[in-house]
Amino acid sequence: MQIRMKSSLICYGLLGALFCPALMAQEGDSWTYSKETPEQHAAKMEWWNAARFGMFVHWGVYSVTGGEYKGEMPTNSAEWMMNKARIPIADYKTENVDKFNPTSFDAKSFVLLAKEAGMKYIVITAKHHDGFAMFHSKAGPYNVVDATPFKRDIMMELAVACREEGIRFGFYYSQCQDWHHPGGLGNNWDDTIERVSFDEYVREKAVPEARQLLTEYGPIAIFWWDTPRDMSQEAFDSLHSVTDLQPGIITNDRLGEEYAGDHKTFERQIPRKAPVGVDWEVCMPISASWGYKKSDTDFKSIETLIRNLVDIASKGGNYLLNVSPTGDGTLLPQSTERLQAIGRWMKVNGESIYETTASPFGDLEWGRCTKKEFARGSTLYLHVFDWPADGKLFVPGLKNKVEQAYLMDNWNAVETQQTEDGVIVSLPAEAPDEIASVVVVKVHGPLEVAKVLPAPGKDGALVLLADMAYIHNNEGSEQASVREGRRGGPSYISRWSDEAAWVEWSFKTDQPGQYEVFAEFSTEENSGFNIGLSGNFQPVGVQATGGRRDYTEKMLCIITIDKAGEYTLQIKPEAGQWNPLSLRNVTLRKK
Ligand code: FHN
Repeated sequence: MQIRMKSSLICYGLLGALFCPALMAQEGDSWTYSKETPEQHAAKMEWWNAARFGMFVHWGVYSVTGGEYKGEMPTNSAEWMMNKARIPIADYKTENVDKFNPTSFDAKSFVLLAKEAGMKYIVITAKHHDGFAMFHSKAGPYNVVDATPFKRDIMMELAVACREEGIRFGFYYSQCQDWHHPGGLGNNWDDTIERVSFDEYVREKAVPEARQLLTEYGPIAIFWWDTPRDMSQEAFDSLHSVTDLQPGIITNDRLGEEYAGDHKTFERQIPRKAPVGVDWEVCMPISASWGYKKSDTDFKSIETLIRNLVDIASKGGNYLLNVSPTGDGTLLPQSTERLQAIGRWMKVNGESIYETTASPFGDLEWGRCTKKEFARGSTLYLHVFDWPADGKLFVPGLKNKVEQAYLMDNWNAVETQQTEDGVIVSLPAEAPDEIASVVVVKVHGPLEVAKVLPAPGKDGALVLLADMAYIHNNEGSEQASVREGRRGGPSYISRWSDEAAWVEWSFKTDQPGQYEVFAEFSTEENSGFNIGLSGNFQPVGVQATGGRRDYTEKMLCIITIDKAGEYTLQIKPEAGQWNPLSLRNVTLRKK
């Protein structure tokens, strides 16, 4: 791994400020800014990791028509209407900009609603891809104060309200796509534009606006870049260095293609497993569209929203839930009632979300777990989605002595029983909360959790997923590693081209007998390998499935398990017969 250290001295005319951004380290092809020590980074992220829950707001002049143009509803999210309907700048001005007058907007009540929902920070679109500034931009008159009948600086009103209410405040800024400025990217339909260079757009608009947002709106906690595109090093440096204006500001990973930022961003999907060694956030619209779209009725249920929050927190991530103010500056009732319902749940159970860290357990059949660790012991928050009919909740692998256990809802104590395989919690017949009931379990000493091996279910089936596998010999290999599925699809062992790499799953069973072994995979060519239990291999060959994304499930072989116990199932390429596989899972089905 080659590291080139490069420091660049950048001087800005307007402020005459001399920024000496940090050293920029290039590791391989990826540029990251090593501006902080790991300790400094952790200290900066402390409030953010404690917050766990924030509000995303997509609001712009597209809300005037709810995404509609000339009686049509363009595809995609409403904030993309100008692009999808190829709306000329002049039309967008007359149909949307000139009519933007959200007189019902009240920043204080908006921020209070976020607080009521239990949200600890707000990130709002200061400028989206349409190039329209929802603040009094000094880079040009294409902004809410100079170009609309509303004439108020929405970002300023929200910044003040957030400060008064103790809510951290941040901006979303579309640094590359700008369908209004002649140098912005993305507008390939309006031929009235006399093009200038992208760097000119960055110099004339993006950097001055970002700097204005970071110097005139008080303490800004987050700068949320979006849709990175290739750009010159000068453009990248000048944009990145502006964030130095707000010490401690948190930025996401979307400034540049290879820019790590302070946290990884997942969009619309929750990863099955948390990314390792990075802070991360899932951003998701409360309905289908980010911006207000009058045809969008696809609101997520309250159950889905609360369980998403719990699921993400149980993996150590943050949930940035998006709302879409309408043309009059208010939220639809569907959004308000969902935020208030989440708030009611958080009022009772917020302790099990805020300041927690990821679950120490593997998959839990009945729900999720978050935790807090202290010098003397730990507090486990068991979020029970599926309340056990028999009143027995099994916590697999927990070895610690339980000191106290009670229901979060009413503090009623519950009994626990230590077993060799974990702890059984005895619960009342009725779940306190039908969406997610929290059982608090306080244990003594450092957490001790035995690794729980997957085992066949009552139906005798055992699904071994890609992200449950251990991959041998894949150090340094781009291939044969577990990848997140596209758009939230199942994870898979990616294009396993390296025939020296091989895979194993450990599992246990108390059901001896014969099992059919199935695999869900894709391969562009026929491929041969060996499969077996703990070294007892048999050769297998599979046919090409038509392409890397053409998955199929095939039975590979039959294995015999003589007695209950722990086993490893191994798949090893056969030299000379192996061709790259993408492998989603292996399933053992008892005959
Ligand atoms: O194109 C944008 C989209 O409009 C929206 O802002 C989302 C939010 O994360 N970001 C981009 C799509 O990834």
